[in-house]
Amino acid sequence: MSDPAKIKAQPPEKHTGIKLTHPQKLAGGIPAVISSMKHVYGEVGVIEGTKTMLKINQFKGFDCPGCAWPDPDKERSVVEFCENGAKAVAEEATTARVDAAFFRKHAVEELSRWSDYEIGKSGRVVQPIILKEGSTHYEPISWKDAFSTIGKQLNKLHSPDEAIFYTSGRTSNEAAFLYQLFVRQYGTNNLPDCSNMCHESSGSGLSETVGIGKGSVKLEDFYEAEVIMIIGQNPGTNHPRMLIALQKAKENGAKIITINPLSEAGLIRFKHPQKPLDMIGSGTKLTDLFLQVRVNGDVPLLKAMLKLLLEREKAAPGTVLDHEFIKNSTSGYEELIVDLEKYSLDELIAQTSVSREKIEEAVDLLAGKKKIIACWAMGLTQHKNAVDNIREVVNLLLLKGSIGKPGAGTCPVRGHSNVQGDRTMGIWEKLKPEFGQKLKEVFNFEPPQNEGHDVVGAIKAMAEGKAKFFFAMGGNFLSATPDTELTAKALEQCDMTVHVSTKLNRSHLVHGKTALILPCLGRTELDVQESGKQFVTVENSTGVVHQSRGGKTPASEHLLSEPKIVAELAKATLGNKSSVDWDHLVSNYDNIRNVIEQTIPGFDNYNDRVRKPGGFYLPNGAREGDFKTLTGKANFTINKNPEHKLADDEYLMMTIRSHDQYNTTIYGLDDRYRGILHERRVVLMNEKDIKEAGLKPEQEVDLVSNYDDEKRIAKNFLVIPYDIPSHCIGTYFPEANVLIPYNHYAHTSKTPISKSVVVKVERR
Ligand SMILES: Nc1nc2c(c(=O)[nH]1)N[C@H]1C(S)=C(S)[C@@H](COP(=O)(O)OP(=O)(O)OC[C@H]3O[C@@H](n4cnc5c(=O)[nH]c(N)nc54)[C@H](O)[C@@H]3O)O[C@H]1N2
Ligand SMILES: Nc1nc2c(c(=O)[nH]1)N[C@H]1C(S)=C(S)[C@@H](COP(=O)(O)OP(=O)(O)OC[C@H]3O[C@@H](n4cnc5c(=O)[nH]c(N)nc54)[C@H](O)[C@@H]3O)O[C@H]1N2
Ligand SMILES: [Mo]
Repeated sequence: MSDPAKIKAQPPEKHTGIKLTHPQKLAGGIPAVISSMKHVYGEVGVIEGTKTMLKINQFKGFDCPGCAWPDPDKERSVVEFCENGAKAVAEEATTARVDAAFFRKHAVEELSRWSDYEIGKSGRVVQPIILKEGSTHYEPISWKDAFSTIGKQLNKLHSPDEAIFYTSGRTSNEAAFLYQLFVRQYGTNNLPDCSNMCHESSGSGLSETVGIGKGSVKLEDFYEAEVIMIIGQNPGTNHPRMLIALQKAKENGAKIITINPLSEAGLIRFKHPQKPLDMIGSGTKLTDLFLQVRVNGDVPLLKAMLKLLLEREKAAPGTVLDHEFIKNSTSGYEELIVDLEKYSLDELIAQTSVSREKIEEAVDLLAGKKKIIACWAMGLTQHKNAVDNIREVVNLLLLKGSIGKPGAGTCPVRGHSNVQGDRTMGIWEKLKPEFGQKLKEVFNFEPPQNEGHDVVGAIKAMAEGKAKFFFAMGGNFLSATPDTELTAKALEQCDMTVHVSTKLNRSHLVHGKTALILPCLGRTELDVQESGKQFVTVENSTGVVHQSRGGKTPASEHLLSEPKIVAELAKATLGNKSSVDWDHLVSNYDNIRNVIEQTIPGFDNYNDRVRKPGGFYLPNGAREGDFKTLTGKANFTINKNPEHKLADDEYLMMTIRSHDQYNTTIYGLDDRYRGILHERRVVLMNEKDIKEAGLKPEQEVDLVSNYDDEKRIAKNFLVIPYDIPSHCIGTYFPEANVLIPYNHYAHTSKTPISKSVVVKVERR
């Protein structure tokens, strides 16, 4: 039997041989092309690789699994992908295979000692496998036995609330809808998802203030905007196609303000890797003004900007604020003004690490403009006051009347390619009453009403033995969540853990008493059901629902699609207790779309409209200036400053992505743009801080956090001098997740504090 004490929940501590170059000031260009080709040709081969790449984001192709950035509504170039997309596709379309022989050869315990990079590179899982209770190796199991084993286990639980059903964000609308329907028919709302760790804070902040938890802008708005603010986001690495939109915005005269503790390469200068003229020139300068804010210094910075905007308005009434909009469309303006008066500008500025001159420059750019877009990502959403961050951004947009009109609005840039669609389909631990009522009407059953577990709640429930069964539709729960060692114990206490996955990851190795892996088709692959070839649908960051059609021969004949897996699981678990004809639904995905249309608003004529090139937009009140909030107006909010009392030897740590990873999938070891190559166990630190702490560049250190008198240690990191504000440090996710206490999270959204963990840097 595997000894849980020997299974490694964290990647190995050893170093891989660091090489440092200089941080770069340009994204894209020839290095991006070379890197894309290296990954695709290396994993897939030249001919298949090229064929697959040409189908990315085409009207009749598949939706790129890389990110949720929108595609142009009208014309598309032959190549609508980027380095990130190329790597994501190479990862899925790889020719490497994890088969029965692989599992005979490698015990689970041995695999857990591999690095995340090695585990991922082992290839696609090709048949269902089981780790039987007490066994050391996974072994093949038939699909039929797999479903009945899981169904029996689910039916043995004392209550459906003892089961957890996690979702990552690649799951299609069709699979997600069926999945939540099954879970609710089974009897629980325990539907945590990756969104809980991602843009949940955006959803919480936006719903309250502008009445919809999604962004309001369309891609076209970027081409009309006068100012674009990019806050806490690294698009050069994580949303490279966004740089193309920014380039076009700049050509049309937009100014870009970037707010970030790091000067990220992609935001300085960009060369479009698919434009020959760009390739020979020096690229487009993107950022006009860079505000190097301290980690979690955004609320004071935004407040300082609001105060300065009000000062300018006082000096020249009617030129800065949009009074008509404020009067007709908002609520809470007077309270905001009174609150802002309580703060001293100097004190606010002192909390940002940005100079007054720079802040004035930002206000110069904003004061006379009416069309402002604010983009943001994880730099705002993963703090204790993350929801306040979002609400403060909304305050700024509302003062300027910059929402509900062309060229202006909110743009939380989503991560996973269908994370927004999964929520629209009802993947949420909170069941909205209207949605519950619809489920009841359409499917004739009584959905559970109580709030289910989100990610943090799920970890707690498993750790306390209150949940005993864990099921994941994609993702890598162990490595993506905070508090790695505690989460590992929580999973190991389960009677059964089940993963629907394309590739192997650490969550398969840190397992419950019995564990199963159910291998599924990926985005790129052909999906054939009883009625013939199928396509699925997804929703991007701007609320466009469109098709995704895989064409590649599947990695193995034994793979099932995610909708098929849910249908079979539902039949095996619910039997004739279910009021749903699962076979009918899954035989033709049009049938699933028909019931989605009946259940969820905005999907009228779903099957027709989604067959039009480019798909259709879902309704979005904020986009039209119709704010469906409790007050019926857009709400200004009052937000406190965050408080961090750091001792001299304490730092605020943000955990970020390198240029060579997709969340927990490690594509390679090079963070090319930041000039940190061949090593992931690094801590980016201010040069002066390094000296003051008596440390040296590349010195080996341990990172230690201490919350509620519990010490957590991440061992053996290398100190890297980097241009980062004093007392802020940066590490990579997931290596540093072990330091993040699972029970410290954002108010309202419960998103873990992955971007502001207090740590000490200790010499080894
Ligand atoms: N290649 C690639 N693409 C991806 C992903 C991937 O891992 N790899 N992940 C996908 C997913 S799921 C998501 S959610 C997105 C993530 O996309 P991002 O949010 O861009 O990802 P992070 O690396 O977490 O970067 C956050 C940025 O915020 C900055 N930051 C950190 N703390 C603060 C702060 O307190 N204030 C401010 N203003 N800035 C701060 C960091 O310096 C960094 O530039 O990308 C998606 N796309
Ligand atoms: N410290 C720290 N932690 C973080 C973050 C951070 O910034 N810092 N970011 C958070 C964020 S924004 C997110 S979104 C989460 C991500 O959390 P997850 O979504 O759980 O993690 P991923 O690494 O994206 O999941 C990768 C796995 O998904 C599986 N997979 C890939 N494609 C498919 C598919 O088509 N179908 C199925 N069924 N499986 C597939 C593969 O097995 C792969 O190993 O992590 C969060 N965790
Ligand atoms: Mo995310």
